[in-house]
Amino acid sequence: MTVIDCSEYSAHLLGLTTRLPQIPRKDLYGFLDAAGEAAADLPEDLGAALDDFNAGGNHAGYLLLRGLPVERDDDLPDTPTSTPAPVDRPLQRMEAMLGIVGRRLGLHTGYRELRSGSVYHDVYPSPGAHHLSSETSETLLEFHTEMAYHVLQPNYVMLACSRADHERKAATLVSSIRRALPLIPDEVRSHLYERPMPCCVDVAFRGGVEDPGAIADVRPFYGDPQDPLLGYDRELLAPREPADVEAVSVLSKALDEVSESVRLTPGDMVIIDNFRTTHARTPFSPRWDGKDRWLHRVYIRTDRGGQLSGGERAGDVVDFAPRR
Ligand SMILES: O=C(O)CCC(=O)C(=O)O
Ligand SMILES: [Fe+2]
Repeated sequence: MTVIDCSEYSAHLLGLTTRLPQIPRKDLYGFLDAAGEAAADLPEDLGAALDDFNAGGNHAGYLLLRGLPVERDDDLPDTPTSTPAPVDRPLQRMEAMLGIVGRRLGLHTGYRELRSGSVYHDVYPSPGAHHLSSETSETLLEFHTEMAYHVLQPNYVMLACSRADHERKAATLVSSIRRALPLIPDEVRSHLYERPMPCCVDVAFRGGVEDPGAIADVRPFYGDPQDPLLGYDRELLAPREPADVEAVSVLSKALDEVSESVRLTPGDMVIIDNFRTTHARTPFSPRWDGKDRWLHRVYIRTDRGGQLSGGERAGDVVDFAPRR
């Protein structure tokens, strides 16, 4: 199952949100603890679907929850134009949903160097954004696995929508390695498997240096060779050997062929399996009128893939260490 209509759970979900502290950033640990308790009381079917996805993933590499409770547009504040959000910003419904659903899956994680280590990110267009930034709009945000170069790479990227773009044009693209694998010849698969390739890092992790180059190594395929995990970034992965370049280009084409498109609308949440997919976002046109596209983003770590070593809490902020 890939899409779950949650509209029938509205009253139940709204009931859960009333149990959460209403100023989440004042004590984020406390907020996420409360969200963890609420997560145990999710509607049974929804909870079971999330647990299934968490245990083994799915073919599409994402789960889309639709029809979650969200404010009427008039009741939302203007779309933000700066980050991080003020500490006293009241809880929004989609943030509450990310808290509860995220806690069902694992632990919310902040990344020290990224957006001041905040755990909840607003994703909104910004004029003159760097081309690798989620704040881009008129340009394609190219395929990337979130922080594929980071030792503590998040298992899930969760995006929840408070506002769509005016023309409802922006699409989040997800390409799943389970869909792409059959299109990749055996010899290319074995070439990509456990083959470290040079990889650059996002601007936040460059330590203020304009271009530190490829400071990480990323293996495009690893894990179970029959059902590999994926590390792929169209902009940052920088293979040098001709055979590596060729193999990555075969992978790249396969990922393009299987890409699925999700147009997020208010009340939607997409949970991206960040170890089995790569994602992108198509261009759209902001109007800078306070009503531009507005997503909320969190990163979740689970004990899959060695992302937790024990003793962590939801809301922890971790330091950068490049994969090698
Ligand atoms: O805006 C989107 O749909 C996705 C942006 C993105 O890749 C992200 O926020 O991680
Ligand atoms: Fe992303």
